[in-house]
Parts: sequence; C-alpha cells; structure tokens
Amino acid sequence: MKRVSIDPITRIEGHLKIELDIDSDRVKSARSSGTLFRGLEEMLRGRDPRDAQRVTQRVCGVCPAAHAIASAQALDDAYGIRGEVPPNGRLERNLMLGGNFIHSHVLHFYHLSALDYLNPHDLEDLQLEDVKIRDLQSYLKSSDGAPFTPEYSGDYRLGNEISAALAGDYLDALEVRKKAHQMVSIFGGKMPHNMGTISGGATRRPDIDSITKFTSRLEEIKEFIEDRYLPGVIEVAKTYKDYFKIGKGVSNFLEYGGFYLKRFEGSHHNTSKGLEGGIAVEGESSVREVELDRITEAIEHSWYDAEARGHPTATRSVPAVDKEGGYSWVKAPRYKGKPHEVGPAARMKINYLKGNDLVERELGTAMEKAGIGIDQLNSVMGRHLCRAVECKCIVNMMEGWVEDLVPGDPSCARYEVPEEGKGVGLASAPRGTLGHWIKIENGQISNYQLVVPTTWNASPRDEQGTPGPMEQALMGEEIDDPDNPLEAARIVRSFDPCMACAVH
Ligand code: NFE
Ligand code: MG
Repeated sequence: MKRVSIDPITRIEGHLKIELDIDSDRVKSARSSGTLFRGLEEMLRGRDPRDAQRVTQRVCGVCPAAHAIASAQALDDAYGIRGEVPPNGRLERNLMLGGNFIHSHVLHFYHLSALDYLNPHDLEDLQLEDVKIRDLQSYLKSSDGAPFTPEYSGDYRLGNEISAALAGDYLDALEVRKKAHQMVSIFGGKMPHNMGTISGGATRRPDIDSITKFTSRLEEIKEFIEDRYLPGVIEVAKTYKDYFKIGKGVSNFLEYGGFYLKRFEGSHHNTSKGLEGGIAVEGESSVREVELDRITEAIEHSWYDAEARGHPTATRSVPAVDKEGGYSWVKAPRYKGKPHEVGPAARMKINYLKGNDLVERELGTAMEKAGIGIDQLNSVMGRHLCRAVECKCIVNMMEGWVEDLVPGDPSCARYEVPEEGKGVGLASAPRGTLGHWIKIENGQISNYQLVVPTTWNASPRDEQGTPGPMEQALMGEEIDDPDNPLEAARIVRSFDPCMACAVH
C-alpha cells in the first residue's frame, strides 16, 4: 500500500488536500480534507440581518451572486415578503446569477481544467496564424511555462489542430469572463460581491442604458458559449471517452432548483424555476421531491464540536481543533443520511428527467454528439459536459429575462424590518445547490447556517463511516503512476471544488 498526498491540489479555488491509499495501481481509500477554518457563520451572530447579504458573499469570489441570492431570499422569508419581490427585482436577480454562472463555468473549463488535457508546450513549434497564440508561443519559449505548468501532466491526446483552437479559446475566455463580470455589475454595482441584491428585490431600476449594455455583452458571450465552449468540451470528451467511465461517485443527485420564473408562490418547491430541483437516484427514471427537513450535517470526522451536528436550523459551527478522528474543516451534509452529489451533472439530469424542454433538447443533443447515455453523466467527462450544456441553457434563458425587464418600474418591495423571524433561502449556484438558514431575535441574527455545494461534494466521512461523493469518485480508480496521480487530479477537478465555499 502506498500513501499519496496531493496537498494542495492546484488550479481549484481554496486549499484542498487529497490523500489516497493506492494498492496494485488502484485507489483503495481516499480522504478529502479542507485545510482552512473560516468561521463566517459564527461571525454573523449578533449582526444586523441586512448584513447577511454583504457578509455571506465574502464566502467566495467565484460564486458570490449565489450567496447574495440565497441570503436575500432567506431575509425575504424571515421578513414575510417573498411574494412581494417585483418582477424587475426577480429578473435582475436571475440576470446577476446568470452572469455569475457564465463566469464560473468558463473559468472552470479553460483556466482550471483544460490543462489536464491540453499541453500548451505542444504548440511551441507549430506555424500558427493567430497573433494571440503566436504571443503565447513566444511567451512559453521565454519562460519556464508558468502559469501553464501543470503539476500532474501526461496522457495528452488532443491533436495539434484542436490544441491550437483550445489555446486560442483559453485566451479569449479571459475576455468572456471580464464581460460576464461586467454584466453582473450593471445591476449589481460591482463584481465580485455585488451590492445590488437585497431583501425585497434588487437596487437598480432597469433603464434603457442598463438593458442595452447587458444585452450587447450577452450576445457576444452567447457566440463564444455556443460556437466554442460547448463544441470544445464535446471534442475533448470524445477524445477522452474513457473518462465517461472514470470518476463515478455516489448514485444520488440533489438540487433545490433556482432562477425564479414567476413571483414566489407559497413555497420554493411550488414556484416555477428555470432549473428545477429534485432528487435523482441512479436507475430510477422519476425524480423525487426534496424534503428540506431531511438535510443534516455530520461532523464525526470534521473538526467541529457536537453542537454542529444536525439540521441547519438547530446547529452552530463551533470549532474543535484537535478532535480525534477529524480530518477536515468541511462538514458532511447528508440527505436522509446519505451523501448526495450536487452540481451541473445533478441539475442537468434532474431537469432532463423532469422534462424541462430546454435541458431535454440541449443535453439530448450534447449526449448524442458525445455518444453517451444519461447514466454516464456521473463521471469526469459527464460533469464537464453538463457544465457547458448548463451554460448554454442559462444564456438562452437570460435572453428572455432581459427582454422582460420593464424600464422605470420598481425593482424592490417596501417593507418593515421585523425584530424576530426565521427563514430559508435556496438557490442554484454554479457548483451545485445552496441553502442559507437564518434566525433573527431582538433585531439581530441569532443563528445563521450555510450548507454549500462543495460542502456536499468534498465532504469527509460521516458517522457511519460513509465517504463523501468526491472520495467515492476516487475510490476504486486506477492510478497509473502514484508519483504523478493525474487521474486523481482530473477526477477531483471535474467537481470544480471550491474550498473557500466548502469550509465557509
Ligand atoms: Ni466558492 Fe460556490 C458555487 C457556492 S461552491 S464557489 O458555485 O455556493 O461550494
Ligand atoms: Mg455551514
């Protein structure tokens, strides 16, 4: 048995350590460890509830719009104004979140993952027309390759032509990310950490200027997503088809759903959403409803005190630094006691099975082009493919939302801030499904708990000793060279882990 430690695993957000026990070239056991304590939930206690939207966005610079919406909706719920958010406020929230999704998915594929498959050094001696790529070539020749040097490299299979196209897209993706950030800031004031999402709706009344600026960027981005990102992912997926069999995690997928299409209608579940929620269990063709009271967090192997165990309405996140058996600052969220994978693969599969027309069409086409079936989404390439398909679906929906804005109409409800209350805010975030739970007493936050996408995926073992989704995706897989565990890096990165979020 050989123990391999990847610490930190690079090109993700935050600090993640992966420990593997490898025997006869196979992973016998895997441990995922968040190595940083942050304590934002504890910091929120005693603050003005309206600070939640500001503070919780600081959990992360990559998905702040998701935290903004979850916290604003938790406040809407606690204040009893969920149904009063005007259409402009609802649409602007969707548009800011959509901009954040585009940025995050494009960042992940090109700047965090593509170098697992594309070796920029292959390009050094090619005769290429593209000026930007020629610049990249001369840069690579004059430097030690940073920031393109992958730590775990090899098994490069893409031909020169695809590699050159992807390298060009890698550079153009930087510009796309900038435009996506600008889109969020048109309604949010700035990005990351927008100021525009507040309880009651959003701060900026849309006008012709903001709508035009938003639309022009959306159309440019759309071209990139449809003509380059999605086809690029399909090309990589076809070349690495074996990775549709590698990295299969748990057999349960979870999503609450997000992007409200109508005014809030009594419950999150009943309100129609651009991407619907549910539970998809492998081998079943129907999707089950999520029962929120069945969510718990285990902490037997996390460095937290016993108070942190249970449902997010009844826990605190008190650290227990030297706890025996602990190996992570990430808690272990479970649904009905079982680990569930969250993220684009879960969301796309759930929406496909529920008959969401847009997802059915786009995912169906992409699966056909990649030559796979629905069960293969639970894999390294399945996750990449679903992320790109989801990006295309969201851009498509955003075109409708921006058209529905009514210039000059209010974007926020008027309300009184009550002294007491409790609420939940649920949202889709780029890496999966997100929940915020708030309790207000004497005008202050008395408790605030977040259960975050990467907390689900990168969770450690629970009280039964059941490993988390990413741990299970690693277990049983072949590692050709334990000194260069590139298969493990590819599996982990396919989840797009964000450890800043996971530990919060
Ligand atoms: Ni820091 Fe996040 C997303 C949220 S993930 S990126 O997407 O919420 O855990
Ligand atoms: Mg939490």
